[in-house]
Amino acid sequence: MELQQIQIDALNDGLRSRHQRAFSYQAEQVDRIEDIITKLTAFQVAIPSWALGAGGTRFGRFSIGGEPGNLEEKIADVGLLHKLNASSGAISLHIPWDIPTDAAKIKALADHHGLQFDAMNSNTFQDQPGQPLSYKFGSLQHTDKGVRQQAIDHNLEVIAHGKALGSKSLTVWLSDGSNFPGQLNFRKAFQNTLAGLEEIYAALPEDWKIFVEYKAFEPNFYSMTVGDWGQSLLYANKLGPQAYTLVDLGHHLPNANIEQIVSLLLMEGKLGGFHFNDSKYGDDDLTVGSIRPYQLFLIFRELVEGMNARGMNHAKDLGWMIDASHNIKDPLEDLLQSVEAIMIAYAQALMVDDKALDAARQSNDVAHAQELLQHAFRTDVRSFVAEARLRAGGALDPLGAYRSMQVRQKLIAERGAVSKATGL
Ligand code: LRH
Ligand code: MN
Repeated sequence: MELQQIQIDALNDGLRSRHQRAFSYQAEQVDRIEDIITKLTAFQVAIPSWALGAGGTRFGRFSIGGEPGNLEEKIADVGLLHKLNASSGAISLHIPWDIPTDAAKIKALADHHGLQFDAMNSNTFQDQPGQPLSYKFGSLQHTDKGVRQQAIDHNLEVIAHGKALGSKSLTVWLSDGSNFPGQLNFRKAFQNTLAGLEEIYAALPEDWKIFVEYKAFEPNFYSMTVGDWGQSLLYANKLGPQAYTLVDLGHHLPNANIEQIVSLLLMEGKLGGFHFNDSKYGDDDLTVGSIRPYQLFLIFRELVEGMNARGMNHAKDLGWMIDASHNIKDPLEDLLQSVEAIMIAYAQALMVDDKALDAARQSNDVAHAQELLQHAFRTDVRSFVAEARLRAGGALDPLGAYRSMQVRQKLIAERGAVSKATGL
C-alpha cells in the first residue's frame, strides 16, 4: 500500500490551525528558529531493514501481522514511514537477510519512495544454511584461517551488493568473543580480527567508509573482541582514514557516559555514526528516548558542539541509523516514535545558547551551565519538528495519521496475519 499526498494534506488540514498557534507561540521564544527548522528538514534517519517485523527474545516472539515478507515490501514500509514523517529517507540493509536479487529493480523502487541506501550490514554472527564453516567460535578472530577467510569473503560480497545499490558504507558488527576465562588469546583474537578488517578495508571503494561497531557483551558474556569504544578506535586508527567507530546506544556497560565517548570520538574525527535505540539494562533495543531522553539530549548536545567545532554538515557527515527490535509494539509505530524522539533531541540541542554556555563554563558557573541545558531540554519543541515535517510535505501527526488511515489493518489484509519478516 502507498499513501497519497492528498491523504496527508487532508489530515493536516484538521490540525493546521492548532499547530500554527503552538508553533508561533514557541518560535517566539527561540533565536535562530529558521536555522533550526532548516536543519531539522535536512536531517534524515535511516531505518533498519531488520526491524520492520516483530522482533523476539529467546523466550518468545509474538507476530504483529502484515509484516513485510521480502525486500520490496520492506522498502515499501520504509517508504510509508518517510511519507508520514519526511525524515526517514534511507534504509540500511542487512545481508543475507535482504539480498537484492535484482539490484536495478530494488534501486528503482527505493528511488520511487525517495529512499537512499545507508550503511550495509554484514552478518558473520549466524551460520547460514549450507555454509561450509561455522562461526560458533567467532569469525574474523577465529583460530581457523578458513573461517576467517569465509568471513572476509562475505564482507566483500556485502560491499558488492552495496555498490550496486549506491550505498557508501559498511557496518561491521562482530559477535566474536569468549564466554569463559582461558577460552581466548585476546591478543591473537585482536590481531586476527585486525588482519581480516584490513583485507575488507583494502576492498572498500575510495569514497566508502567502514564502521566498526563495538558491543560490551552478548552473545558472548566474558569478552567481546570489539568490546568498547577504545577497542573500536584502536581498530579504526590502525585501519586508516576510511575507518570509523559506530556507537550503538545499547552496547555500553551500565552507567557509561555515552555523551563523553561521543564528544571524544568526534574530536578525533573517528566517529562514523550511530545506531539509535534506548535501554534500561542491556542491548534492549527499545524505542529511542523512551527510557533515558535526557541522555539522548546530552548526546545530541555533544554532537552539535563537536560537529560545529569541525565545521561538519550535520545531515551528511555522520551515519544516522536506528537499530531497534519490536517485541510488543507495531514496528512502524515504534519507528515513527523513535524518529520523533531523535528529531526532538536534535531540535533541543540546536536551541541551546552556545555563547552563554561557553561563558558559564569559562567562569565555572556550574548552576548557570546546567540551567542553560535544562532550559532547552524542558522546552517543548514538538511544534518545531512538526513545522519542519509540514514544510517537507509530511504529516503534522505521523502516528495519528498512521492510525486514522488504518495502515496496519490494510497491511494485514494485503499480506496476511502470519507473514514474517527476515531479521531479528
Ligand atoms: C548487534 C547489532 C548490530 C546488528 C544487529 C542486528 O547487537 O546492534 O548492529 O547487526 O544488532
Ligand atoms: Mn547495532
